[in-house]
Amino acid sequence: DTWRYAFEEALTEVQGVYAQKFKEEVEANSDHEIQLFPFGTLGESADIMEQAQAGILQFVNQSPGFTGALIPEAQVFFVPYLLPTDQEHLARFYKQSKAINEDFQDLYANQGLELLKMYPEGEVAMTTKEPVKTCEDLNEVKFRVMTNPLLVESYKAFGATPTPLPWGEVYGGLQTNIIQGQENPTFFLYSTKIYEVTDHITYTGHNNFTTAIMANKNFYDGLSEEDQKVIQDAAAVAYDHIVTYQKGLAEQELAKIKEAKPEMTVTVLSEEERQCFVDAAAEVEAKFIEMTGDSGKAILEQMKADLAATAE
Ligand code: 6CS
Repeated sequence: DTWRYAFEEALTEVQGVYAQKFKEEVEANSDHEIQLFPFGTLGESADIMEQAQAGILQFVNQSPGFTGALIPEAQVFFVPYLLPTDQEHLARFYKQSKAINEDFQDLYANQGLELLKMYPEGEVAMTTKEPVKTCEDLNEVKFRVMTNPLLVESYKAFGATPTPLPWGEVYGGLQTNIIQGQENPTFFLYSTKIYEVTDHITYTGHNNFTTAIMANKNFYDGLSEEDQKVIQDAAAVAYDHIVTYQKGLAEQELAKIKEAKPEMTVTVLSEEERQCFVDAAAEVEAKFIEMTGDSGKAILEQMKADLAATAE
């Protein structure tokens, strides 16, 4: 059989590197083939999710930034400062977390999706047209966010005017000044040339970009145990691969941005400067509970416990 697998990035970006490793493993260990569909070949993130739910695609990589519209609890990844920025801690967390490997599995299953892995893509940085030193600098800034209600709340609490948009509209939106800021991991700022249409990079430490790879559940449930094992093993090998691949990646890609555009400013906010973002987190967390009730509260608590358990 040929299995179709779509993702939200280019082949050479993090999701693409994960997908290529997954494909290589599945093809080496079974007689199935995997056809990869990078960003832009089948539409936006929301489109590939629809296709995966309809069974037109067997695999889809979608970030909670978009899945939050479908599975409200997945918005938990946008509570500021919940996730650490330390990559080794994160690598242990996604691998061992009960919230991810059990609780979220059930929530995705309710939407016809077999969650295979969640994995990190790096600390997110804001890129803007004007410098950002504190929340006040975001006043009146139309800041693009993924289409996720809690992320909208987050940027409201940060003092900006959040503007949810699919990825395909971001470069043009910045170019035409419809928006004046956006956030993404460093590698993505370089690979998508976002530095061409913004002038300042700011690290507030408020989040790490989380993404998820899943299968259509009917398809997955219909497979032999042997094929299911091939898929689980491939997802695990690709996970370790993507963690190793990302070591030093942000620093490397930041150097490339500076080379391409020497006048780009790069600011890491001090503890004092980031205080207003930290303060906003409590408000966003309360919003999350308001939106998701007991089920969201339980998953948030489980995540906090899992983060503490994997801290060292
Ligand atoms: O901001 C976004 O929409 C995109 N960011 C990343 C890092 N991956 C895919 C996603 O569509």
